[in-house]
Amino acid sequence: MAAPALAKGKPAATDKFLSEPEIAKLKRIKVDLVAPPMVHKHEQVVTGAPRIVEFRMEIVEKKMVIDDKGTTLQAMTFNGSLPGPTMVVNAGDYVELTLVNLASNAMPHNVDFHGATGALGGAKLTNVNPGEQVTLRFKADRAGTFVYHCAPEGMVPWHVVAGMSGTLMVLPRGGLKDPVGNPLRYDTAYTIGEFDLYIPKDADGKYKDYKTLAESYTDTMEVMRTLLPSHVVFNGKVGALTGEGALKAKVGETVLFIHSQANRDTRPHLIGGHGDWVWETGKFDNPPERDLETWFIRGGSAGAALYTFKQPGVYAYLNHNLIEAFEFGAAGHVVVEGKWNDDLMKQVKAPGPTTA
Ligand SMILES: [Cu+2]
Repeated sequence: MAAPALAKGKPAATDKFLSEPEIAKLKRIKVDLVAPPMVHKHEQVVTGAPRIVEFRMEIVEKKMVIDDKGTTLQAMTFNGSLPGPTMVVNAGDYVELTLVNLASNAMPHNVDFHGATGALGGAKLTNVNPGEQVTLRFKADRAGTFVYHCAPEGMVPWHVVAGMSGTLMVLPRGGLKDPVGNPLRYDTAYTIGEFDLYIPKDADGKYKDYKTLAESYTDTMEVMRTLLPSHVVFNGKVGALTGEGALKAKVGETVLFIHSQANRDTRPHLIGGHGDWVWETGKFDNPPERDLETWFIRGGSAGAALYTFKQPGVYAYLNHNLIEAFEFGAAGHVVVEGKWNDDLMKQVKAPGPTTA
């Protein structure tokens, strides 16, 4: 049978609504978040009733070094990282997030989940000043990778480009499927957040360093209005996913690459590999595309790509506007162990002097 699990023509949001007493009876699970590029342990297929999945995130404002020249960003973060941690639930589950704004912070914050319905994604119900916390529950009734981000009234773009975004992944209860309904599974999930940064320069053309977050505001807004980022980085820093930070895989291993960009378009590409199955708009009830060389993440969204490695070596995973990748910073590495396959590729003759 074709496509049993996809595109039934009924938006998930029309599922029946539970009453508060019914919700109170649901099983609760508590998930400890982990720092990107890792994703917390989770089940790809679940059975049974929806659950309430509890998460806790702390907002941390801090100065971060964003390149190898020591350039700094007055950053705003969820849990101290760019991106914020990826949260995973299964469609139909409820997300229950406690958001903590540390007393040491200077700014009010909140959170807008693109995976949620109502109240500006939850932003209106989660405004917290330094020293406050709030708990929001919403039903994750649509499957996919969804951006979440801070969105305080009057300061939305600044908080987003200063680092406050991450991904919520809502897996279909039956797991991922190809366009004809065959199961697709991954061995490892990595989460990559791409950030366009707008660091001001002084009269001598040097990047400015600010003592406080508030001091960076006016100059940063001026650079933002040019629409020209000074840096475009994966996971908070030029080279964050290279060397010690490189992603790892083995030949035969299937990796899910989650890619979020909360503000600006990007076009991921795996050099020497492909996207075997890609949801570039990131919503799993749509059929994925296969064999992609480069895919496209709209600013304000997260997408997902599956790839099974077939050759060992060091791969580059990057934004294939190559200036953004190699000059601005939007590139990382995947180090893959295993046996070389001569059938897929062979150097028939090594480089040598030209012959007639
Ligand atoms: Cu904020």
